[in-house]
Amino acid sequence: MDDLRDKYIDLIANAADEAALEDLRVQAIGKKGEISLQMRELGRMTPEERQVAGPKLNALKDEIASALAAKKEALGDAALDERLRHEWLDVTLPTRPRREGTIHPISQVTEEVTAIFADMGFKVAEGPQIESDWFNFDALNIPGHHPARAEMDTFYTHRSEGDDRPPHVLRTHTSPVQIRAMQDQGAPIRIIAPGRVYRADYDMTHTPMFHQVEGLAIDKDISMANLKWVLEEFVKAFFEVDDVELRFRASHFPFTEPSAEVDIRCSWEGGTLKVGQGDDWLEVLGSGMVHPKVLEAGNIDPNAWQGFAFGLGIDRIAMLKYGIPDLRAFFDSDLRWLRHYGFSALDVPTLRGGLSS
Ligand code: 2NM
Repeated sequence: MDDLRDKYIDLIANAADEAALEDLRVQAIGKKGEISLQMRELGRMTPEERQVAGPKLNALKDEIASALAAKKEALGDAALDERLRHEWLDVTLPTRPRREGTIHPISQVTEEVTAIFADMGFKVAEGPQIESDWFNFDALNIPGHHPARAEMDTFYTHRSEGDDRPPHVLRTHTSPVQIRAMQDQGAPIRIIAPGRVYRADYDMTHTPMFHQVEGLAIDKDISMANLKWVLEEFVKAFFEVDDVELRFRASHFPFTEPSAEVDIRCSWEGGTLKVGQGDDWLEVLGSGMVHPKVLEAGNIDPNAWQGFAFGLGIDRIAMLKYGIPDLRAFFDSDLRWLRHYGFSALDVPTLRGGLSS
């Protein structure tokens, strides 16, 4: 019995794999295995012999079964270790550029604009894209009969038959966000409102959905001089030039008084835009001092507070900065266009790192 034990313990210890181990199991303790055959001999023994041999054989069978189980686990661990040595993965490797998606120029430019104004203390405000006509028009000093309502080519929602309430609209500008922010936060306030806006207009230079950023700064003593400085800082940072010249042209908006359209001095040399010098002017911004009625709509006392507001089209300044010729391509979801004009997800615009680096 001791020979049998030594033989199998040795064979098990040296088994090369699980298949060899299974062969050994059958050979030793399988139905017709060596130890099983020995157990059958117990029947032919005297009761005294059986009392000695029986427990010994059972213990031997148990010992071999445990040796088999232990070796099986050791082989499994070794196999796993070996597999892991080959199947390693370096999670610190950089991603493969161009295999994933790109950042849309409109998202990129929105981030750039946000970074610039955040540096000047403006917080981002957001609001619904479906608005009541009060927030989109009345609060902005555009009453029901005002021609600006008709000019805006507004998308209206549908009311059911017999429902005489005024319909909701798709916001035609992000100004309603500023009204909501005034009501919620009060004065002083310094915010920008970037986002989607909608007008029923479609041609070479208009899409029915486009993007705006509007800004609002209200305090005790905010003036047009502050507006001029803020816009100059913005234009210099956005177009990444050291000097700009802005031209404020008297204009009219219902929500500001006085109002000014802002042009940037530029040139077009060989079809490429140069900001800061030249004989041309880029029209990019509308602005003015917030109308007292608009402050009132935002529950701000126009006798105690005053401020400036401005608005610009993101899509247009994205085209200008990155030389994108066709507005409508922005919304075609053409993968080749997106790869060409898109930005890397890892290039987050910051004022320290460079906006468009
Ligand atoms: C513009 C031009 C001038 C404007 C006004 C406001 C509000 F809500 F505060 F009154 N937000 N933005 C504004 C003023 C927008 O866009 C061409």
